[in-house]
Amino acid sequence: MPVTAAESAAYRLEGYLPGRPLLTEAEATRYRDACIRTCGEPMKDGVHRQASNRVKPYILYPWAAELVRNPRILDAVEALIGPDILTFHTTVWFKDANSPNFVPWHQDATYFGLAPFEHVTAWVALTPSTPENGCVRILPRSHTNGQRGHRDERDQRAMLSRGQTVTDPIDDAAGVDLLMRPGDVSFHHTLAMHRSAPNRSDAPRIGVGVSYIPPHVAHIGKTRLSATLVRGTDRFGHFDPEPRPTADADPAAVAAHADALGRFWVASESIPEMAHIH
Ligand SMILES: O=C(O)CCC(=O)C(=O)O
Repeated sequence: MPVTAAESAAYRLEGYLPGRPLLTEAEATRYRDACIRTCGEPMKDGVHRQASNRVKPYILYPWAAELVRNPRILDAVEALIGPDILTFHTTVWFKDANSPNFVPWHQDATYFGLAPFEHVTAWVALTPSTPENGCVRILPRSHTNGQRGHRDERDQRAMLSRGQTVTDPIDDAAGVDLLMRPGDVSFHHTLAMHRSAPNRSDAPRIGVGVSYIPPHVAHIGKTRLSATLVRGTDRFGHFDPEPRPTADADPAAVAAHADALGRFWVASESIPEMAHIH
């Protein structure tokens, strides 16, 4: 289901595209099972709220490396940001059955420090995603007002690395729930405000948020970060390349992942330009 010119225009206007079936049911089931096997148990480092195996898993696990290179997802991303594409980041959003964890209203740009603001997140549903189990809720056109201020949310149930929350008052009723079936993929702009509620169902809700950027986008902080070219050519070299794993968490993959994540944590916590929003 290709993204049409009218849909690209709608993405630019609204800041998101609702879910569309880009993976088959069989693919979604295979990825879901692999995701539960490798990321079902969170690996916490005692410092960061997010489990390390759920961040940039495409450096650790072949299933995730394959997913971020899925040609149907990349065709859609190409329609939104052009033919040269890097995977900059990925988060497995794993909400356990009956979990109180939630994601506060935020803009992804807040913790990435990338310029210009061209990054798009593909959110891949590996289970159904509904209001009951805490689907993503997005605020249409909220990407048109630049980077907004955020404060840290102390509530440990907030699933973002520092629980970043938009300080602007938000009209929650203006939000749109992104209802997804397994294999559906939605897209949101890096400045689009979104949140998600606790999972009040008896089954896990699993989605994978894959961040894609064109290679002219650069990180604004001092730390040199890594990214993976998944389509086209990188003529800019703003990021160090990341190796592709050959087996689940093989030693080379574990080392590369630790290196990439270490740099990402430093950068996302210390970008001077972001001081006012952290
Ligand atoms: O999956 C969720 O609940 C939150 C997703 C999200 O914040 C994102 O993909 O940027």
